[in-house]
Amino acid sequence: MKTPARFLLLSMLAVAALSCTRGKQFTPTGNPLITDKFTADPAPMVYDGRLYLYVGHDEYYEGQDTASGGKEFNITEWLCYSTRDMKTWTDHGPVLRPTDFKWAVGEAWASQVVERDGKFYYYTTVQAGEPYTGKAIGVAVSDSPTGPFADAIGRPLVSDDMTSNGERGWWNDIDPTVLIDDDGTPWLCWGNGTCFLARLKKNMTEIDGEIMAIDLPRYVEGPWLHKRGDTYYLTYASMGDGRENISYATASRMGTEWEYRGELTGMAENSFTIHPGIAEFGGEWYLFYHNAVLTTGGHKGAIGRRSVCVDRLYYNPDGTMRSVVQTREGIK
Ligand code: FUB
Repeated sequence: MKTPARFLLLSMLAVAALSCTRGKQFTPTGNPLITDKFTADPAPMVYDGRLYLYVGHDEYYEGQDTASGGKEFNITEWLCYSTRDMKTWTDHGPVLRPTDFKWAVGEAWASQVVERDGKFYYYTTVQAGEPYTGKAIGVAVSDSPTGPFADAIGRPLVSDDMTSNGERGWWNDIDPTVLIDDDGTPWLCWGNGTCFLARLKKNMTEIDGEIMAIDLPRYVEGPWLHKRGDTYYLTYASMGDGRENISYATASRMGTEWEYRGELTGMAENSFTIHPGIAEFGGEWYLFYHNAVLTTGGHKGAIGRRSVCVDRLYYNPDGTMRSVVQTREGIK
């Protein structure tokens, strides 16, 4: 390669590497992981030696403490953090907003980002505007894990008219999780009240075939799909003693047949919701979740003022997951 061309290539690689690590650095002292903001619905993604963590930014608003029915949440942006060693983290700031979807009318809920062929797909929950109604699932795409992300299809990937409403009505199409199986098939799972499952086309932006429903004990929301060896895991927020805890089921193939395996965690401290995000990174497994123990900006933790935490996740020899104890120490 001629010298100017080599210089140009090296400069481009340096800029790309920099854009993945640029941001304020911080070293958490335990749980919660992020202490300068309220954060919720953690979604880890491992790519190229870094763990990226996408979260919703829970924001305080006047009247929040007396609101109900989902209005307690005020999330107008999704944030990205990353780490190479689970000790020092980089704050990449906001990477996507519901206003980036022209058909949405604000309000962001839970998400997950997955990589395919060097592109990063951001599956997320937004409040849809006309002609759609209710909560919907959008998909945004970027060439970088830290964005900028842009709406990939200009309309919802899942809108309210595509699923039966069940008991949760307008907010049953929330909380997407995506698993790309070893044969390359991407699967999308989501839902509040009903756990929906569908194949995606390999372009990652279209549903492929029928939308199925999975029957899971005390299922509420927040599904998270992962695979370890030949076993598929479907971890979700279930109804505990008046508040959510985390349960999970396993399967030997993707589909609607899952074996319930019990509770993975108890309820989160001070929080009605809890939301799992699972990743293997550097040979260890981690469970991300949120509680509401943080006080920041003069506001105490509450239903819509949550804080993301992480603890180690261990498996038994038979492949079942050991109960995770939610600690204040976090990762040492
Ligand atoms: O953050 C808003 C909603 O709360 C999420 O979509 C649910 O999973 C619950 O954590």
